[in-house]
Amino acid sequence: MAKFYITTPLYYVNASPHIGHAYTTVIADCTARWRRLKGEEVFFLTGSDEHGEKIKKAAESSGKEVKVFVDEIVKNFENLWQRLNISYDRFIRTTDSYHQAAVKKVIKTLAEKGDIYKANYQAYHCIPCESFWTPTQLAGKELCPDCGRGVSQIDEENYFFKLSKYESWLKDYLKNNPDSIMPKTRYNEVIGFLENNQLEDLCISRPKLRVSWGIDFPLDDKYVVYVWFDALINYISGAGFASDEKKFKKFWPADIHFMAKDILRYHAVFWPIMLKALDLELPRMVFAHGWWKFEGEKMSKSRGNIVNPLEVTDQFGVDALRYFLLREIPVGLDGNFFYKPLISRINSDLANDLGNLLYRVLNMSEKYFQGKVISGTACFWPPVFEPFLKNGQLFKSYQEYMDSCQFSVALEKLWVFIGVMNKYIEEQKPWVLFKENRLDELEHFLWSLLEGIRIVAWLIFPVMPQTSEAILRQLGRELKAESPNWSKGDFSIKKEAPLFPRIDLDQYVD
Ligand code: ME8
Repeated sequence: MAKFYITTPLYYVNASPHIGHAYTTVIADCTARWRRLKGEEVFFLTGSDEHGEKIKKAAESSGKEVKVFVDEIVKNFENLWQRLNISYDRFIRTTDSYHQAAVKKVIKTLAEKGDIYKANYQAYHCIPCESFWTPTQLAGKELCPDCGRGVSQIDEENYFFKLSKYESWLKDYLKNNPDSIMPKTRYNEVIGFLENNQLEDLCISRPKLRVSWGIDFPLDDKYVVYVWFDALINYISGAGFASDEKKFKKFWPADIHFMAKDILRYHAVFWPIMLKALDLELPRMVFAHGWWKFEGEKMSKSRGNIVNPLEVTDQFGVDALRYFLLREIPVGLDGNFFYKPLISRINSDLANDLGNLLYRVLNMSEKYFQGKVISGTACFWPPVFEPFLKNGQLFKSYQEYMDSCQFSVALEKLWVFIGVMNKYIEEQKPWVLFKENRLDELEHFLWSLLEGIRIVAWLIFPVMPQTSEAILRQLGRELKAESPNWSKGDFSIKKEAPLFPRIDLDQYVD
C-alpha cells in the first residue's frame, strides 16, 4: 500500500485560530481524506508551535503562567479541528518531550558534523513574525520587511548553523527538482531569492537571559533553541525521528508540506538544508497557498482583523465553510473573506444545484417506486452522461485536479456534471413518463440519476465528508462499499431533511 505523509505548519499559540489557519488545515484534511479514499496509507500531522518570545509575551499579557496559557490555546485549536472534522493522525506540540528529544538529537548531530559554531550575533528581531534580519536586509529602515512592523535590535553571543555551506547544493537541488515547490510562482520566488541574496549562517540559539521559554540548547545550558529551528524539526519528530524508527522509516520523507506563502522561505531554504546536513531525504513537495484577507489586509492574529471559523460554522455549517474555502479561490491566489460570496455559494452550488437535485430524485423515487429503485439489466448511462462517464472520465479528471491540489477546479468540473443531471430532469419530464405508464423507462431514468448522485457523493467526500455520508445514507449506501465509477446496484431510499437550507442574503451585509 502506498504511503502519503501530509503536514500543516505548527501554528503559534499566542492567540486562537482564525480562517487562515482553518484554510491550510482544511486543504490538508481534504488531501488526507482524498488519499485515504484512494486506498493510500496516510499520516496527517498538525500541531502547535509553543516556544519563543512571542508566546511568552502573549502569556504575560494574559497574566497566566506560560504553560497554562498555551494549554488553553491548544485546546481552542483542537476544538476547532474537531468541529471542522479534521482527520489528523497526530497533534504534535513543540513542548512534547519526544519532540524536545528530537531537537536535541538534531543539534548534537549537526555539532558532531562541524556544522555548528559560536559567534557574535547582531540582528533585528520582528517579534510577531519571530524572524531576524540583518541591517542590509532592512535597508536603513527599522521595519520588518515581511510585515512592516517595528523591529528590535539584538547584539549577543550565539550559536550558528552553517547554512551558507550548503547554498550551492540547494541551488542545484532546486534547479533539478522544479516540482518540489508549488505553485510555480512560489518556486520562481525562491529561485529569485537565492539568485539575489547570499545565504548567511542561521543563528539557532537564544540566550536564556533574554528568551527563557524554549527547548534547552544541548551544547550550552545558558541558551535555548531558536523557535523556528525547533519548530521545523516537528516534521521529522512527529513522524518518529528519535522516537519510533519503524514509523519514521515508513513515512519519511513527507509527501507534502502545506502552508501559506508567508513562511515559504523557512520551508524552502532552511528546512531542506537542515535535512541535507542530517543526511535525510527531502520532502517531495512544499505547497505554499495564498492569503485570506479581511478588510483588504492579510488576516492575522496580531493585526486583529480576523474571522472566527467557529462563528462561521455555527451560522452556516461545517461543510458549507469547507466547500467555500476550497471552491472560492484557486489555491495559489489570495482571497477576500466576505459573507455575501459565502452565502451565494451555499444558495447556488449547495442548496440549488446539489441539494435540489438530490431531493427531486429522492422525491420521485418515493412517489413513483416507493423508494426502491433497481438497476435491472439496463444499466447503461443516458447519452448526456457519456462525456463524464466513458472511460471513467469524470473520476480521472477529478483525480488529476485533486492530486495536484487544484481543489477549486476539481469542484468546478464536478458541478458541471451536477448541472447536466439537473438539466436532464427538465428535459426528460418524468411526470409525463409516469402519466403514460412508461414505468421501465421511468425507473431507468431515476436509477441513472441516483447512480450519478452516488458518484458525486463519493467524489465530494474529501471536501464535505458529512454531506457525502448523508447523501449515501439516503441512497441506502455506505461509503466504504462504494466506487467512483458507474456500476450496477439497487437503491433503497430513506429521505432526510434537506442538506443545505437556503439562506436569506439580505440578513447579511458585508
Ligand atoms: O508561522 N491566510 O505560525 P502561524 C491563509 N509557527 N493562511 C493563513 C493566514 C491567512 N491570512 N494566516 C495564517 C507560524 N495562515 C509558525 C509555523 S511551521 C514549522 C512553524 C496559516 O500561526 C498559513 O498556513 O503564524 C500560514 O503559513 C500559517 O497559518 C502561519 O501560522
